[in-house]
Amino acid sequence: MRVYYSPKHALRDSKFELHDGQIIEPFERPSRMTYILNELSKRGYNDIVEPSDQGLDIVLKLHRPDYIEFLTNVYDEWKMLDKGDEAMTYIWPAATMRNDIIPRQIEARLGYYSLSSDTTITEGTWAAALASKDCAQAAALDLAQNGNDVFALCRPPGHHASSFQFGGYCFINNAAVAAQTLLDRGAKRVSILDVDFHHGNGTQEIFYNRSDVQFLSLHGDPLDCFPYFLGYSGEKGSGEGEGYNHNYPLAEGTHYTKWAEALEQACQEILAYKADAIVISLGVDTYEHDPISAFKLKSADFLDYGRRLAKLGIPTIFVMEGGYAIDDIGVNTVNVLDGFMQT
Ligand code: OKP
Ligand code: ZN
Repeated sequence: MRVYYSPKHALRDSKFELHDGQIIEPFERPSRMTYILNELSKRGYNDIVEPSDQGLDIVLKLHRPDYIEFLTNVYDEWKMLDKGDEAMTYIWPAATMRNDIIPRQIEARLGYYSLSSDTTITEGTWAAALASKDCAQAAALDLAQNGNDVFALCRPPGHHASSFQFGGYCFINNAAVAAQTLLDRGAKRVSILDVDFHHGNGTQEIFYNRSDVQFLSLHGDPLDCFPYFLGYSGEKGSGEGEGYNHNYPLAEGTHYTKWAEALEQACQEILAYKADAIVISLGVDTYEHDPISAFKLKSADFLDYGRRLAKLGIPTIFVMEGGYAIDDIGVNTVNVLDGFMQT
């Protein structure tokens, strides 16, 4: 299986994250990629390609132009104002205030264009986010042209990024970029299956009223788990998109047997939809030792569900999302790919 990867991910290197009322080293750190690359090489995945610049055409079909312009310029604006090294905010358009105003002040705009305080913007963040998106887009082009299953080793991740908000370590929705690329290259229907521990709120929002992309997500129950304000089972899609959104919220502490039952239901929906291609939002933070998540999957379980996904018999792109148990992130990620390839 070919891997798309860019060393430019390392330009995203934030020094802090707000977590449990403290300032800590971010969970989403560059060394995550080192562990995955080591394991890929150990198991003979040597076809690793750096994508070229894929431009912004596809991105602008998914994200609002003012959001992309904001992300392009925000760090330079921030630096001109002599603030700290990393841009972050303290205020959001709360439900009791107006959300139809885009103020001039920079923290206010950071609040307008974001959904959480866990994601600062550093000097190289936008360059890294663009390179990450290029991995997903080049992988999708490869699949469209050659029919090969591919792995887009994206960092930063993307599934929390909505049409106009960043957060949850995400800026551009890489899985959405992959799906849109496939559609633009002739696919009629694409399923995005999100197996990251966290609900893919951004992906859901982007495609909520469309029927050409089916979105399915298995995740920690948002009553208890980030991103809290989306990902409930009653969210089915709207308008044209009604019936094309499927959420499978699962209790904290869920073991593989229960998780695999939900996966099976999602697989049946994908088959019924007759998807031409599948994008897997591959987060391995469902792992039992993940520091910020609460499912109980063991390393061998990743192999098992890789095999299940292969049985669908549909061309597949894996897009890297989360996974923060860094010592084991390589083994768990490559287990999914190995299980998939064995079948
Ligand atoms: C990104 B992905 C605050 C932590 C908030 C949220 C987790 C983002 C996960 N204590 N961070 O889905 O793996
Ligand atoms: Zn996650």
